[in-house]
Amino acid sequence: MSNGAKALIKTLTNAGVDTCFTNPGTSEMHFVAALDSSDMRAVLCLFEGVATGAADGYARIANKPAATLLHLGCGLGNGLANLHNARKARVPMVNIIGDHAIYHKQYDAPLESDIVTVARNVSSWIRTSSKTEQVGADAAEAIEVAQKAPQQISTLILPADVSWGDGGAVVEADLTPVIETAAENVVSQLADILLTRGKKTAILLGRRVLLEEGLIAASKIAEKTGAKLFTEVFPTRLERGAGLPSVERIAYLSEMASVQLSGYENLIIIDSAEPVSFFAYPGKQSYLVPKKCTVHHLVNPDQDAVGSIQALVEAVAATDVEPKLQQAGRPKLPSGKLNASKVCEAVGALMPENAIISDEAQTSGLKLPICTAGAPRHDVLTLTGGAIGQGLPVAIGAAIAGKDRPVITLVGDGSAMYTIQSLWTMMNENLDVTVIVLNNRSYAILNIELERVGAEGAGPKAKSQLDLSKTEIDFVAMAKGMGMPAEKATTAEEFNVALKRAISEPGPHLIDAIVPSEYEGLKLKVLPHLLNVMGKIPSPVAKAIKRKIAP
Ligand SMILES: Cc1ncc(C[n+]2csc(CCOP(=O)(O)OP(=O)(O)O)c2C)c(N)n1
Ligand SMILES: [Mg+2]
Repeated sequence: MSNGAKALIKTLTNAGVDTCFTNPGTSEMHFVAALDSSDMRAVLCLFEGVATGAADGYARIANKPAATLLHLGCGLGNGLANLHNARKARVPMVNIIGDHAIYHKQYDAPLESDIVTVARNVSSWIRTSSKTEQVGADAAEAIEVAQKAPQQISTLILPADVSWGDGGAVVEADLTPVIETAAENVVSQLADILLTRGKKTAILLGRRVLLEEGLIAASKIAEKTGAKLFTEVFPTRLERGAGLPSVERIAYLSEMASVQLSGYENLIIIDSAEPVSFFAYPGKQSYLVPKKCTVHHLVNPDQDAVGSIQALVEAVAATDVEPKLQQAGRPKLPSGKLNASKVCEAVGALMPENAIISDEAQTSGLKLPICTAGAPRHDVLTLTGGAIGQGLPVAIGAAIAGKDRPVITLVGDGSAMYTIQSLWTMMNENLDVTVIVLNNRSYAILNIELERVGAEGAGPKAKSQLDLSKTEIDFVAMAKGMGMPAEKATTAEEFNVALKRAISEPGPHLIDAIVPSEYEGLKLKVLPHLLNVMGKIPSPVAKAIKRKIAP
């Protein structure tokens, strides 16, 4: 006879959900106790946003869900921003949310709250297990829903008495994959478009076709038909580097994105959302597909994206076409006073084989793609939902799922402070993560946004809301306070040495890279004007400017 918690954990581990990112409380104590008699790896996180971001990073690399264990509505609420990023990333995840015993809920005890309302924002499958006998079956369904296409976050609410009660039964989840590919007529219609001479066609790749198989297929199609390849702005996981097709990413700045997309008459989208601007700006477009361009989708999220793109390769007779692969090549090691571009150059120069990059460098990471394009093959994980505080937690999950793969995470100083507790878990689990904080003592991007939105009357009070320089943040002291080796770099030489050390020694390291903001003074003043004219100048000139600003 098993209690509910044991049946739940066994159901999870039997289905391969063998890693749980936790921040428990009293209502989860039976789950915690049951860990000892299980094969579940439990990873303590000191803030729920770390747990949920880590589960996201884990799923991106492992391509299977991790579980989270969170404490009632408040714990779930603390984890919401990174659950939002995970939802936009379309990764699988199983949240276990402990709740009060069913008979206790009527008293409105201090931690009583509406868990379902919190969960609904990020999770379309939500269930409260109301009987111990049912927990196993509920958990199996939660795993199936999370794992099968379209992958998503499922949320299982576990009342304490259901967890401690006897009569739990282990249930085997059915993980038989769904393998339906795009309908034949869709594939042949898109093949016709691609093969029509004289029409300018672009293909926007997203989510599941950004790994080797999908990229090779896309490159064959492009080589055969002349179509231009793009990837979405913030990919869940992009494989790149020497020996893989190199694909241009759509820019974050919508004015730049419009320039990239201008002139195309057909846009074939494969497993991505249609390109829209992150925010509305007065007088600017929100929907970024050019007016005369027709949008076509190859697959919907519950179809097999890789199988469908391969069908498209056949339909355009490109099976034997050679894909265009990126040559190996790295930037030189930088020297002199440190800035963000030099950090990117050093990363490109020194990145080890098979690395995973978690990129939340914000404005300081503009040159990262170009500096790492010819580096050894690697994965890039990005800020899919725009809710910052994601880079460090995602690095935790990626390091655990990647087993021996080295992880490098580049984070803005502002972003790092949302989930700085991540450093503790990196140490506690001895993860091979190199944390690079791009410390420009600013919410620099918001200075750009302030200019872009045309807000008037912004004076010192307004600017102080975007400024982190008055009270300087010492990331070295914070890392050391959690036992992590850390050093500060103000010159490129210091940075190169620190990065070499961090990469060569196992375990976590932090480098506090002191850099100026990429856009300040005159450059900051000029940028909005430049962006305003981008749509009005000849396309080749605009494209050249785009390459210079956001290569
Ligand atoms: C959860 C959440 N809160 C606030 C924001 C708004 N926001 C976007 S970027 C940013 C500051 C980023 O600062 P930093 O990481 O230092 O990067 P920098 O802009 O300096 O390059 C803020 C506060 C957000 N996107 N998500
Ligand atoms: Mg900053």
